[in-house]
Amino acid sequence: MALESVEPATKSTGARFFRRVASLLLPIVISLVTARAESGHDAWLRYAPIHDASVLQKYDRIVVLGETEVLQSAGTELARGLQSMLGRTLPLQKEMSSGAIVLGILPSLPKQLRNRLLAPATDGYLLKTTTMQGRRVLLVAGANDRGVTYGVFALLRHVALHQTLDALDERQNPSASIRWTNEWDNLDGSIERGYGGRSIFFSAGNVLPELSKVRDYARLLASVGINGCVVNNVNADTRILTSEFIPQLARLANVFRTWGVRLAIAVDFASPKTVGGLNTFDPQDPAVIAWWQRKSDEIYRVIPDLGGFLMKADSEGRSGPSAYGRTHAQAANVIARALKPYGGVLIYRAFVYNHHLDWNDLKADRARAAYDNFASLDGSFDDNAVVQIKYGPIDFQVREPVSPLIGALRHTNQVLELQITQEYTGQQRHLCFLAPMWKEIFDFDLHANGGNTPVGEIASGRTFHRPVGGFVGVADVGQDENWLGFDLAQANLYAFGRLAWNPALSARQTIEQWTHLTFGDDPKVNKTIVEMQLESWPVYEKYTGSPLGLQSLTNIVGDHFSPGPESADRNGWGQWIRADHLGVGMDRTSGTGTGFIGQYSPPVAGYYESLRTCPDNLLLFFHHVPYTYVLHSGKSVIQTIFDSHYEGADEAQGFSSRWKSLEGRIDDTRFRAVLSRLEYQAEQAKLWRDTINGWFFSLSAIADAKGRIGATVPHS
Ligand code: GCW
Repeated sequence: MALESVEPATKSTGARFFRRVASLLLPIVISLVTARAESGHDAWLRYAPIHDASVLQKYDRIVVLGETEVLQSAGTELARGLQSMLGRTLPLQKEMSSGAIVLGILPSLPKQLRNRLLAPATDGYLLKTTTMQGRRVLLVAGANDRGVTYGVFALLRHVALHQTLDALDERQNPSASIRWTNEWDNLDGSIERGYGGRSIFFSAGNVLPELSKVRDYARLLASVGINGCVVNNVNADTRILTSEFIPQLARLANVFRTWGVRLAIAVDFASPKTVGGLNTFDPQDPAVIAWWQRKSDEIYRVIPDLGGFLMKADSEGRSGPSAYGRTHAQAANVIARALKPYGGVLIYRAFVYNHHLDWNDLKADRARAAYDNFASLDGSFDDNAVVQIKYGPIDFQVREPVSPLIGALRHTNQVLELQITQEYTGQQRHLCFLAPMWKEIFDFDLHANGGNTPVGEIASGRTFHRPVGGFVGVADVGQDENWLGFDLAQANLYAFGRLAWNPALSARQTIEQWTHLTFGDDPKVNKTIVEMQLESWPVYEKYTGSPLGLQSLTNIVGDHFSPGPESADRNGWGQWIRADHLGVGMDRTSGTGTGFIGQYSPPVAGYYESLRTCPDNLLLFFHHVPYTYVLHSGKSVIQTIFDSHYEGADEAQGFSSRWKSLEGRIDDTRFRAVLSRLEYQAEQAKLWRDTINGWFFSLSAIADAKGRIGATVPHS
């Protein structure tokens, strides 16, 4: 009795105590949870609650047809996303029943149903409300496991974006087979041109012991359709191919595999010598050929689904086939053949150029290099060899014409290389949403086959019926909670994946989706962020390079970040703008210049060659003109340079004030983090404006018609 009376009393005192503690702690816990939830880690996969009870109400369970890891994680993801957004727990089951969302690959579906469906292609998926064995179901079917994963993410995206889910009947196929990121991670944990912290893969020469970040990254990649990832720097450490290191790579591959992402690695061409101990790495030497085969056998034994190898050879000091007088095709093929039995590809970068060019030679031109090195090899690469081409002939500049090599390779697989990490576009400390640039590249018609051959179609392999093609984005994510160091820069990763899947999506569509998924429903938040993002690339271009095709005008021999127009000329790097006291621009015409323009097909070459038709925004990339030259716009070159830098810098000031108008509508953590970057950008934009304008003013000795320069010249 005593006990009985004591115990409830104790309990209730305890309960009161816990309630009190809880009431004190709850706000802290909630804010911690919120802070964690909005750290940017979940990026566009936040699965914020939506308040519409009718969404998917007809479905109360998830049936996964199949046991594979990929299918299981797709099922779990669907349950997790729906639980979070709808507040409903849909159990995962194996047995079919009415009201199920059914996940499976085509062959696992009953034949009767299968016969009614238009099958998706590899990696593609169907979302369809239908009946299965007499039961009403929502079908998420893939051509393969990966396709099911993509279907699940698409369904979750529809829910999050409040898109209609009644009578779903959707079939989506990816544009191309290669939709990869490249990560320039070094084995010591640093990342070349990475601005989001240290490597999520490596540290101190090894793969990290704990790989939960890698798992989360693979999930992010899969959510936008990316199916492969090269985890190490193209400036490859030879250790990657050692027998000690390969088992460590297998650990990464295992984590990626859950999300259908294939691991791939960058390898060094001299490896047969440096790793294999041979006295040569000549690609025609039988011992070298045998070494590549043995190495490939060894890797595929532990990573049976390795995507393949990526190779940077004869570039920026890397070894290559030139050491033995062999061609790039001979180099690529010997390795491609070793990968072939396993379905792997060898991706060979076309970023080959001489960085000791003679500045005094007016015919020398780095822009010519990729075409000069590769065009004549068209047709001599094996079917599982792929040439990876940077979008422009120089190097990820804020604006370049598209690489003419893209139109020249018609009997060779190619993939287009884009840069998500903002090496030359503000290094994630400036807002610069790159999808509008990528879209201009995709949509540019190279007239490679007499017309209607946009770059996006060529790269995907469709134009020339190539077995392999696609898109590669240099991502360089890091340990920072938000992956890229800047919440708004995540949009570039999202857009890359979505556009690689479907290059026909518009930049606006991708950014509208991203903003909604990443920041929620508030219309003012959406409108403001979408507009800022869409304006950001032209703004960045205006206060840095100028909108006349002068590339980035950043310090190209140093940080690639701060203004450094003087670093462009008088060195061997070839990012020349040939600016002197009379005029500016590289003469790349066929008539009087380097002949680069002649690498394009006749209609495109004609368009750029003539000053009458060459667009203002690439004028100085193709032509050398006096500062007084009058553009199509009616304004002189020099006044355009001056005005655009003022305009761009003013617009950049506007970003931070527009962002401030969102205070209270966005979680505090991201609000403040973004604000501090935008305020920094505003200051930097002024520095850019004054440095570039001051420099051109001193050089040309032409006054600004509006009298602004002089007062702001930083160094006279
Ligand atoms: O843009 C240059 C970068 C190098 C990079 C190289 C490349 C990985 O400045 O850091 O090296 O391009 O793409 O190979």
